[in-house]
Amino acid sequence: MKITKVRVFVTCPTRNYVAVKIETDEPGLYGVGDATLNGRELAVASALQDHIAPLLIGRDPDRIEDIWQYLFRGSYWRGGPIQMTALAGIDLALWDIKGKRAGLPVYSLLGGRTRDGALAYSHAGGGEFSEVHESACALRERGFKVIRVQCAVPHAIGTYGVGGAAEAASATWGAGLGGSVGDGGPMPSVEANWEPANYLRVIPKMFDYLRQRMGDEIELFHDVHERLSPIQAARLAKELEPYRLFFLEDPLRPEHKESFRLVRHHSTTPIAMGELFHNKYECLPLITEQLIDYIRCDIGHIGGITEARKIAAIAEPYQVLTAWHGPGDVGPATHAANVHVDCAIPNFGVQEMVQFSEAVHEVFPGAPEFRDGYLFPSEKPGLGTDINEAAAAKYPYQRSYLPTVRRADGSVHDW
Ligand code: KDG
Ligand code: MG
Repeated sequence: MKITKVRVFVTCPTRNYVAVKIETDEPGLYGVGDATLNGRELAVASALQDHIAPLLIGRDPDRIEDIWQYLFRGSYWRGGPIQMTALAGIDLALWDIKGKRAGLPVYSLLGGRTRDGALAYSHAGGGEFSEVHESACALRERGFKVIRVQCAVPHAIGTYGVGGAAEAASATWGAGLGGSVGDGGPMPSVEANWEPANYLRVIPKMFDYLRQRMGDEIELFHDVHERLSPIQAARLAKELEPYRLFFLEDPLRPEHKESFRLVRHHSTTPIAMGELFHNKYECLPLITEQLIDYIRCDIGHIGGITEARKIAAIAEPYQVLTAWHGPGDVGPATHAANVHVDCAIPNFGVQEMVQFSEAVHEVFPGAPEFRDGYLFPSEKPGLGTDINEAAAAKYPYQRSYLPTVRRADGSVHDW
C-alpha cells in the first residue's frame, strides 16, 4: 500500500480549521486528520503542503512510527507548535487509515477498551458569580459531573473564558471560549487592565459562592491560563484547598517547570498542566517528580496519537492521569482521537469537550457521542470523523488571532 496524495484544507465553519486528507492506492481508502493551530493556521497548512506532503508520496501508510520518526528526527528542524501540529495531522490521518484497513475503531488498535466512556468536562463562565452559577447549573443539567468555572476579573476588560450563562444554556457550549477567540477581526483583540491582585482576590470568592450553592458533589475546577508567578500560584492553590478543586489548570507558564515545586510544596490542590507543551520531553520533569496530577497536552499539538500514548505510558507509573486539551479551536478529528486514547489507556483522568456548531458538523461529519457526562468513541473503523469537501469549500479562511492581555500599566501579560 502506498500514499498517493496528501491534501490540505483550510476552512472556517464559524472558526478556522486545517484538515489533512491522505489518499492511498487502495481504491476508496483514505484517512483524515486535524492540523489546526489557533491563529497560525496558514503556517501549518504551508508546512504540510509545501514541505511535508512531497516527502510522503509513495510511502507505506501502515508504517506510522517510522513516518513519525522520519518527520520529527529525520527532518533535523524538529519540534515547535507549527511542526508538531502538522505532524499530528499526518499521524491522525495514518491512524484513521490503519483503522479503516483493519475494520476496527482506533481505540481497538491501541489495545482495546479499558472503560466504557470517558468522563467529560465543559466550560462555565460569566461576569457575575450568579452568571457563573447559572452557566454551571446548565451544564450540570446536561449531565456534566466535572465543570470548569471562570469569572470576570474586577476592572479587567474581556477576561479569558467568560462565556456567560447564555453560552452554557445554548446548543453550542464551550466552543467560543467566551467569544474572544476567532472573532475574525484583522488584528488581535486586547484584554486590558488584567491585574494579578484583582484576580487572586476574586477566584477564591467565586469558589466559595459556587460551593455554597452547588454543594460538594459536583466537581469544579479553574483554568489559570499560565497567568501567575510561582508564589502567586502557590498562594492561590493554597487558598483554594477548602473548595476541593478537581484540579487547578495551567497555573504557570510552560517554560518554568522547576517552579511547580514551589506550588506543590505549599498546597494539596491537584495540579494539571500541559496544553502548551509540544512533546514528551517537556512533560518529563513534571511527571517524574510528581509535580502535577494531570498531564493535559493537546494531542493535536504534540504530533498526534503516537506521542500521546507514549506520554500516557510515561505518566502511568507516576500515577499522573491524562486530561487531554479539547477546546473548540482544535478540529473534530483531534476530539475523536482524544476519546479513542482515553478509552484505551489505563491512566485516563478527564476529557475536555465542547459542542460544535451545526456548520462544523456539516464540514466534519462524525464525532464521539456525549451521554450523561461521558464521551463514547465512534465504533466505525478508524477515527470515525470525515471531511465533506464541498461543505468545507463553502467556508473560506478568515484571518483571526488569539487576543492579547495587557496589565493596568499597558505592559504585555500572558494570554
Ligand atoms: O487557542 C487557545 C485555546 O486552545 C486555549 O485558550 C483553551 O486553555 C484552553 C483550554 O483549557 O481549553
Ligand atoms: Mg487551558
